[in-house]
Amino acid sequence: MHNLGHTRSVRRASHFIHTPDTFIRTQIPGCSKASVIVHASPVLGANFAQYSVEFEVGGALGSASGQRFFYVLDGTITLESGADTYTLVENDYAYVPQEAEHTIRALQASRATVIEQKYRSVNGEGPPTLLVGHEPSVPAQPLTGDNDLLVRSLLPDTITFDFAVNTMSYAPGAGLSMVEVHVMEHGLLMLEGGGIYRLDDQWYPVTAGDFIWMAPYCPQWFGAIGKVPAKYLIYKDWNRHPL
Ligand code: UGY
Ligand code: MN
Repeated sequence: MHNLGHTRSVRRASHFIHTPDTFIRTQIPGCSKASVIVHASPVLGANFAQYSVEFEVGGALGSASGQRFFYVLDGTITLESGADTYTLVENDYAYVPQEAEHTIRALQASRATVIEQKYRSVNGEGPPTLLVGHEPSVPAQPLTGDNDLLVRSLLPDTITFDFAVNTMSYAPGAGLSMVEVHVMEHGLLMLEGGGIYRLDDQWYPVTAGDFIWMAPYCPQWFGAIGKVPAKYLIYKDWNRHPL
């Protein structure tokens, strides 16, 4: 049954909602036994790339274009770098510095989301070193006063990092306390639940599996709707002078 030309995907100058019904699988160089869905890239207007990868058993990613953040959505994936091998499962993540030789290979059918961005050094410092983590083990901080909205910062907030990746977990009915307007741009993947996203002057229903790009200064607000918590993974450029 076709969908009569309807979709929740929408592209505006200041934002883009990419819903799974519109995903087109493609390949990027070095990728084998894996399909890639590119959500954000410079041709969209973004200063970073974000794509999701669907691996077959033994599937692999090629080298990164810049620094790479890698988050496992499901399955089992190995990351090899130098003498070290890490086995990553659901909600594990890795940061790989620019130009670090590494191999990412799936041990079973797996899915991951990947963020890549050219590294901008400050005073000749950096790049940061490779790190791996497990999202549920990262301490959660309330965004404002109460525990209805919890933030986990997956990367250290130090000047060597030029971007941040956080998860934000909303209790049912919780929402951002204000409409945010800021210089940072966002790449956002809904991990669980859903709600209403205000982007610019529009309100959109969003749910797990959706991707959202927000341009710098895009007015933004989210409220969780439904009986289950809502949670998203969110990228922002960070810690750098605007010029
Ligand atoms: O970190 C952020 O800017 C975050 N609070 N934005 C958002 O959730 N849309
Ligand atoms: Mn924001």
